[in-house]
Amino acid sequence: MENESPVSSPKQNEIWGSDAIAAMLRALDVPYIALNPGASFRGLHDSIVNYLGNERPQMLLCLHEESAVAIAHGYAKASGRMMGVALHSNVGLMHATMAIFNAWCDRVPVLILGATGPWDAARRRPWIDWIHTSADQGALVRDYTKWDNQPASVPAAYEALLRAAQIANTAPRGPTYVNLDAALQEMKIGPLPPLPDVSRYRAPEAVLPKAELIQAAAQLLSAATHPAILAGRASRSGPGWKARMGLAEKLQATVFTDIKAGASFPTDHPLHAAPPGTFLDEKARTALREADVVLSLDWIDTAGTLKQAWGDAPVGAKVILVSPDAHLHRGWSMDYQGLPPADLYLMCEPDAVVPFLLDAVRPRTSAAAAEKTADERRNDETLSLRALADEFNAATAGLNVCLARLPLGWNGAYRHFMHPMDYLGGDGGGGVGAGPGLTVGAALALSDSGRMVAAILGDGDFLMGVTALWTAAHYRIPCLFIVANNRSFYNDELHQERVAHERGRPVENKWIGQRIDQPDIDLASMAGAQGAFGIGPVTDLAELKPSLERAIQLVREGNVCVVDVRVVPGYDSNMSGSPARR
Ligand SMILES: Cc1ncc(C[n+]2csc(CCOP(=O)(O)OP(=O)(O)O)c2C)c(N)n1
Ligand SMILES: [Mg+2]
Repeated sequence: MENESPVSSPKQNEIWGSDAIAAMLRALDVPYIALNPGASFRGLHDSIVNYLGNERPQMLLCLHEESAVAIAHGYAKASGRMMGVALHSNVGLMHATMAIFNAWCDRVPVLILGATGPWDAARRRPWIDWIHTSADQGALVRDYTKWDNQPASVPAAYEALLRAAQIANTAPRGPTYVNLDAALQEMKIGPLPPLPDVSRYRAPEAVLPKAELIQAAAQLLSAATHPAILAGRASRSGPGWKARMGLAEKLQATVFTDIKAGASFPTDHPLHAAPPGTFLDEKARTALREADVVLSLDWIDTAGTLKQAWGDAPVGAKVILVSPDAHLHRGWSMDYQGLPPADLYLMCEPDAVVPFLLDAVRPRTSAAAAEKTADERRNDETLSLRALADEFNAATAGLNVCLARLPLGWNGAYRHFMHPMDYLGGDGGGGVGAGPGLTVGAALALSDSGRMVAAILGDGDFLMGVTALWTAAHYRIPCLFIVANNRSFYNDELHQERVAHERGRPVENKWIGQRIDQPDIDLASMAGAQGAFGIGPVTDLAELKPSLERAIQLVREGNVCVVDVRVVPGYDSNMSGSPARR
């Protein structure tokens, strides 16, 4: 990771509004500010460079606001730590909206700084300051941020930043937005107003469950004949991981995991029921339907998953819901999913509940171990996504890898997750184009960790977010991108196929308006053009192994590398493609 060091600035007795705001960002320990520049925050930009010397926070220049937010999102997913983003007036914010929505749905904290104005019309430059001033700018993102504010003074900005950081980091976490008036930033304010003691404004400690609820939950679980655990959103903490494993083992419970959430339970564990996905296969549905008590640990879609097992009939198991998520459920976004039944409802984060349950439950002896099927390898010689997964697994055997992105055609059976850092989960909001930024952000967080950050991602996802690579190349943030390049927005070919079947129309036309070929896009050159290494296109299975090995070597030497793997279109995904809408 490299920095861009400015020449030092003269010491001054009088400072500007944005200097105080920058000092507050340092006091809050914001490590980075990802940004694309803009005049609306030129004051803050100057303060970060010349008042703070471009460190703590350090700027990360991005070529698109969507990747700036995705980088902050990926950083927080990997590190648990919030970083900042600065977005230019209304237009930068508009570019960033999808990524903000993704972070919101993924319950990931991001401190978003916006800018506007000058709000005082008398101080606006002709045209441009008027174009870039909007009344109630926060309204653009209010439905998918936890809080927003436009402070009118430096003391108000201090408080707004304290509150934004506190709320963003309070479970359920999410992005917050502070809109900084250009005039406030550019106002000379004299000496630095004293900074508050930020340790007095921290996010609250985790809410602990009431003892009676733990007892009641433990009783239900201990008396169950077939307990099941839906291990959903979880922290990356090692003790949290161990406690979940301990609980499952003590109860001999069947455990389900979700590909939308980061690794929460070892997928090679005998109690792990089915490959992580969004849609349960028949075996997994049967396993869940057998449960008489279901412990849902902040599972992203409890109602939808229970429905896959019980259909429209009432859920035949007692449900213990452990999730603080409803604290941020509001009207605009339906990302809250269906309303699950809850026979016991503990509105806490699972990490705060599981250790108590682990103590309180009685050990069960009858093993509910899921029937294990041998891990399959491919049995054909085509360059399928499955074959790519197998080669990737072989090439990374014995290496610590963090997967920051998986493509839509992935099946959770393709690779095991055996550590909380093995996989970071999805993008939250299903916004294609997030993959490159999420990966760069995760790589930034893990750059000194000895764990290689890798993404396997669709060509559509890669192409929409491709300029995030430049930020990685520029700051020398090593990461590996393997593009499962089916030269198509293939997920949607499947939708056209379904519609064609439904309507009795020619399925052969499903590719029209979907295929990304003629000309094929040279993805390796797109990497090379941005200062990353580009390998491929790999069109032959035999080339795959040496290509991946070379790429891994390059990344381990500190480089950014893209491998363009031309996979044949085709899915055996358990992540995409709803059976209900077939
Ligand atoms: C921003 C955005 N635009 C469009 C979509 C609709 N969409 C869902 S999947 C998909 C295709 C993604 O293509 P790719 O990443 O190449 O994966 P593939 O479907 O080929 O496996 C599209 C366009 C979306 N989810 N998000
Ligand atoms: Mg594709």
